Amino acid sequence: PEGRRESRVCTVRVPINIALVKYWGKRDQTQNIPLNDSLSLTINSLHARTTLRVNYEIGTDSVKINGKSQTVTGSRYQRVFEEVRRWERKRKAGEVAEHPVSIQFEITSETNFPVSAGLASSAAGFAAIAECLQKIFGFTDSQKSQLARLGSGSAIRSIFGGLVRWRRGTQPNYEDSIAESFPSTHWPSLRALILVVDEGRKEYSSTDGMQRTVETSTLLERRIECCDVNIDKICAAFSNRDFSAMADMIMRDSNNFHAVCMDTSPPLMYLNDVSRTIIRLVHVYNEKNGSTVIAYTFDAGPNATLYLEEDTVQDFLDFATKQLRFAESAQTEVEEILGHKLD
Ligand code: 2P0
Repeated sequence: PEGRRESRVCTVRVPINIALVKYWGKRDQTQNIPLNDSLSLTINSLHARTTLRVNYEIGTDSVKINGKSQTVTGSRYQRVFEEVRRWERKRKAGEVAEHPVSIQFEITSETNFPVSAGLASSAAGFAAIAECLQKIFGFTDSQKSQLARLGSGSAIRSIFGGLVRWRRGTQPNYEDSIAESFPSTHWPSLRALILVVDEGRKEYSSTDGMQRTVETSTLLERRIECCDVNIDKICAAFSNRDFSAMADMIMRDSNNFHAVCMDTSPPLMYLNDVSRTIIRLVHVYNEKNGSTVIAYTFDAGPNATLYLEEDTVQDFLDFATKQLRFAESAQTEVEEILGHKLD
C-alpha cells in the first residue's frame, strides 16, 4: 500500500561490563537513575549478539533470548519500545501529512555466557538493543544512552569499551546521568578470569534487591559517600598501572557492596560457600606473593570475576586447583580485556 515503509534490520555485538565500583540503589526507579557513580571494565569476549527488526505496521512485539521467547507485556523491553514510539510520534507530529506511527519490534539475541546469573547479561542485551535502535532511527548518542539505561541501568556502561564511569548526574531532567570512557585505558596484559560458580537464575533480581537496600539499609548512605573517592583512586591506579593499588580498591568495593547487601532487611545473600572460598584463596595467594597480584569482585550473584595480569593466570589456576580442587565444580574462562568498543 501507498506510504508503507520497508522493514529495517540491524545486528550488533555488544560486550558485558563488570563493575569495579558497583551501582546499587536508585533515586528514580522508572528512569533507572543511580544514587552513586559507578565504574566498570568492559569485557569484550563475553557478548550479546542481537538482531533488531523494525516493521512499520501494527503487530505484537517479540523478544527471543538464546532461543527462548520472553514476556514483553509489562517488561523492560516494552518500556524501551514505548519510549521509541513516543519519540517517533513526537517527531512525526511536526511533519505534515504523515501517517500515525505504527512500529513493531522483533528482537533475537544470543549470548555466549549464562544469562541471569549475575554476569551482566541485561547490560549487554539492552546496550545492544539501544545500539540497533540508534542505527535504525538515527537517534543521538544521548538518546541511545537513555534507551540503554531505561532497559537496565548498567547497560549504559556497555556502550563504551575499557574503563567506564557512569555519572549519577545532577540535572533534574537526568540528561547528565551518562557514561563516559576513561581516556588511555589500554592495559594489554590485564586479564579477567570469570569463575562460574552457579549458572542458575539468581534468587533476587538486582532491581528488587537494590530497592530493598534503599528502603532498609543504614550502611548504604555511607557507601554512597565513598564511591566517588574510590572511583578516583581506581582511575589513578589504572593510569599509573599500579595493579596492587587498583586491586585493593576493587576488592574493598566488592566487600563493601556485599556488606550493604547483608545490611538489607531481609538480607540479600548473593555469595555462597564457593564464593567465600574464592575470596580466601585470593587473599592467601596474594599473601604468598608478598604483594596484591589478583583481585576479586562479585556482583549480585555467587560468580567471581578475578582481575590479574597475564603472567599470573596459569600460576594462580595451578595454585587454586591444587589447593582446593574447586576448579572441578567451577567452570573457568580466561578473557582478555582489550579496551576497545566492538562494532
Ligand atoms: C553493577 N549491578 O554496577 C551492579 C553490581 C549488580 C551488582 O548494575 O534495575 O540490572 O536494571 O537498573 O543494571 C545490576 O543492576 O539494574 C547491576 P536495573 P541492573 O553492575
